[in-house]
Amino acid sequence: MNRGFFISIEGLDGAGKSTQHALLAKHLAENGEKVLPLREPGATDVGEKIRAILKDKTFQHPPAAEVELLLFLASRAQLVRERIMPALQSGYVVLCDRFIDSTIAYQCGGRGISSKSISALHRFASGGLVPDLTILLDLAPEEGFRRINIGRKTALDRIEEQSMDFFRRVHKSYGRIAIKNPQRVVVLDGSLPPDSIGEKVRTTVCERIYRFRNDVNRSMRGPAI
Ligand code: Z5A
Repeated sequence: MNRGFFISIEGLDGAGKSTQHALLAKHLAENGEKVLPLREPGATDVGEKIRAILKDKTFQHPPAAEVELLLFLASRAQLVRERIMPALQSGYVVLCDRFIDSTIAYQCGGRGISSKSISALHRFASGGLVPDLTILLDLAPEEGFRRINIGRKTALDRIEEQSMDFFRRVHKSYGRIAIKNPQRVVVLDGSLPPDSIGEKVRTTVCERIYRFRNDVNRSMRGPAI
């Protein structure tokens, strides 16, 4: 079986996810991998429409926290079925800018919805899909905000408009996720220059893919006689 590899990139706004996502996709493609770069919410027709609703701040009554959660998960349910699962079954390295950990960090850490409810709903929405590897770019919320405000031409969207306290809670929640999932989540210092983060990301990803494929091959060969 040609099983692909699923990577998510996580972190606060401005942590450098999009930058590293693009660098890594380019590197993997140049090294002969079939790569599928995606983002959440979005990356399908349905998901991009949901993304616009989530970011819209013109509602007289903004979506309740529960509605916001269900919208993120609706976008994910479509993305998993339409793009991620078919790509993994065809041997792609799927590279997703945000996935389940964003939901735990923002909707549980930030909004206060129970992690038990989120996990149960994520299982329903995604069939329980969890990345093989997560790169968490760690950056202080104040620095993330400073970065995204440099040269900003558009207004803050509905989620970006949350208080600094909200983003501090999200940041703490990411820290707890890393502690609970030491095998899957690799934390990198997001305050380093992009090139040096890029090098660490590449080393981590290549080593993990190599190990993963070795394990798959070994399990296909069966036990040594
Ligand atoms: N969300 C949620 O609540 N629940 C969920 O389940 C999911 C998402 C899936 C999506 O926003 C929003 O949805 C997000 C979480 C929520 N909330 N907010 N607010 P998005 O997709 O529009 O935006 P984002 O994911 O937060 O991306 P971003 O703001 O663009 O940040 P980034 O991708 O991490 O950073 P970047 O674009 O690579 O870099 C930002 C700037 O910093 C840029 O000028 C870079 O040139 C610069 N940069 C990048 N790296 C560096 C380094 N290393 N040093 C210095 N400067 C750098």
